[in-house]
Amino acid sequence: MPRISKEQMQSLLKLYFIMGSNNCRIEPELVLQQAIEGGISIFQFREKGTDSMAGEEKYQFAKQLKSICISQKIPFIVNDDIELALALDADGVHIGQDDGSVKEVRKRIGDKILGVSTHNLEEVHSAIADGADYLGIGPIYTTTTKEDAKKAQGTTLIKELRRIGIEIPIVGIGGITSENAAPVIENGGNGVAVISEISLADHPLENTRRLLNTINDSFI
Ligand code: TZP
Ligand code: MG
Repeated sequence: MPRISKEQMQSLLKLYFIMGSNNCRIEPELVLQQAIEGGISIFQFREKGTDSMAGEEKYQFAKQLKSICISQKIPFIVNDDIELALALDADGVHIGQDDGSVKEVRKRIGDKILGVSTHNLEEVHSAIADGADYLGIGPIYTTTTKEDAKKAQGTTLIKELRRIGIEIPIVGIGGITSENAAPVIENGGNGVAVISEISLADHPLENTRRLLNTINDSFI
């Protein structure tokens, strides 16, 4: 398989759901199923932080979530853990600035999808040169989900990247809800990535549908 095209990547980023076991109040499998039914376009397995799983338990959990995604044709991305992504033959990986060389990861995963978190122009240029398929930019708004999150930056960087003609697919992340998602799209993002807006919702299906409606309306 060749590298994913820009157009395909852009459409996959529309509603990007990220989750690990400690982001959920109910069975993660149920949350994921509802999120898929509600219209997410891609899923990231992100098992980290307090009380997170490791080793065989993490592997089996990831495998379970991957099979839910596969059965419904939702691409399955693994956060940070390249070994796990390769062992599960995931569709891709997402890495941050502290997760090793982007170039090395690109070499290891071949043509799988590669997402990189970036926070400034320098990181953006390097990630693109080193083989990223898309960029995660944030936190857009204040988030309590990521323990070591940087300060919220709004949509300034996304807007600036588009202004100077950078075309790589971009997803905004951090504190995004259906109430505040619109500016991310209006300023040049191809989609939004959320954890708690779906994972902690009383009704994950409803929240997913509401988010998707906001995003669709913002593209027009
Ligand atoms: N990276 C930047 S902010 C964030 C990550 C993983 C957390 C997003 O979670 P939430 O609950 O959507 O704010
Ligand atoms: Mg990371």
